[in-house]
Amino acid sequence: MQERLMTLQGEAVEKIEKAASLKELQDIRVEYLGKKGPITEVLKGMGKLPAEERPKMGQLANEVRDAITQKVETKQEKLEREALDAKLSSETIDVTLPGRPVRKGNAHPLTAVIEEIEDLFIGMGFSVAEGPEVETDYYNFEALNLPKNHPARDMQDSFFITEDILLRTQTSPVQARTMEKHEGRGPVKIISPGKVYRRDTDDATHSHQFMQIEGLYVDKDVRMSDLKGTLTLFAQKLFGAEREIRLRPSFFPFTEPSVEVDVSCFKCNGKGCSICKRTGWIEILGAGMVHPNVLEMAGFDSKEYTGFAFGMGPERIAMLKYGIDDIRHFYANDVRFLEQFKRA
Ligand code: 2U9
Repeated sequence: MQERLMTLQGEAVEKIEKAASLKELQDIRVEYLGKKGPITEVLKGMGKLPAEERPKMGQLANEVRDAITQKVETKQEKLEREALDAKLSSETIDVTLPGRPVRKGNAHPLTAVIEEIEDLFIGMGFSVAEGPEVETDYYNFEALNLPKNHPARDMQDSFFITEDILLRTQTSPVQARTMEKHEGRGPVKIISPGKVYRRDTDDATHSHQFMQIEGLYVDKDVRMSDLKGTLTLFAQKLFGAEREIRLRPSFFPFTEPSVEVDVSCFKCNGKGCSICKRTGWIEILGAGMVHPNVLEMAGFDSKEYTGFAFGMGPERIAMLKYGIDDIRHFYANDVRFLEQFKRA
């Protein structure tokens, strides 16, 4: 029996060594170690041996079985490693092959205009500030010198959520909040881009939801001439180096004095054309010196501090710059429209 076991082990080891595939190896394992295999058979036949030989034979049979198992496992690892190596070398990537073209998207024209305006003001030392779109009556109106029942509130029909909470009608509350955080110490030099909401009937030039960019610069000795210089640079960077601006008196509750700002027509250079309605000027902004009441409410001493503020609608700027005839194009997400604004 001992001899038979040794022969079996020798045979099995030889076959395992020759096995060229995992399948072959699996077959050898079943052949020798399976339930119907010779080792099991030997173990079953132990009953016929004299009692004193059984433990020795049992031990030997187990040793042979363990040796074959060990051999199979080692070979299996080797075959698997070889298979992986073969796969890796057959699948090498040719990095010199041309890549598959990826369709490139582009920024939404409004985003592009807003980012251009942001970059321009960042270049002049402004920071970008943001705030909530759902606002309190206090920050949206009262802190901006628009007390309850003030007639100027009628200029902005609003979406109220409760008596005291509404969708902001302007981004000005962001400036009011930022000023408060400065606790009466300047400078505050920010622009606040964002979405605003007004109760309005949508048409080619009106939308109930649109974007605004407002700017605020509060410090000691800020003057109207600083406002004019800043806005001249803005107009020239956006519409061309030859542009001039013109200030016309106006009214806003949060600024005094207040002005409307026109830029000389970029189409006809001020001669008069259909874009500027034959006037040579195009209105692009509202602005003014921050009202002392607004400074005081936000914690600034209006005898020590002054400031200028301005506000614009990026949709209007983009419509003028790109000759877009309907504000609704910005919100319809028609790719035929959006794809026309790929930046170089
Ligand atoms: C604070 C103080 C003053 C912001 C200003 C305007 C003038 C203005 C409109 C232009 C077109 C809004 O987008 S639009 O409808 N805005 O004319 N906005 S001054 O003045 C401020 C803001 C905040 C604390």
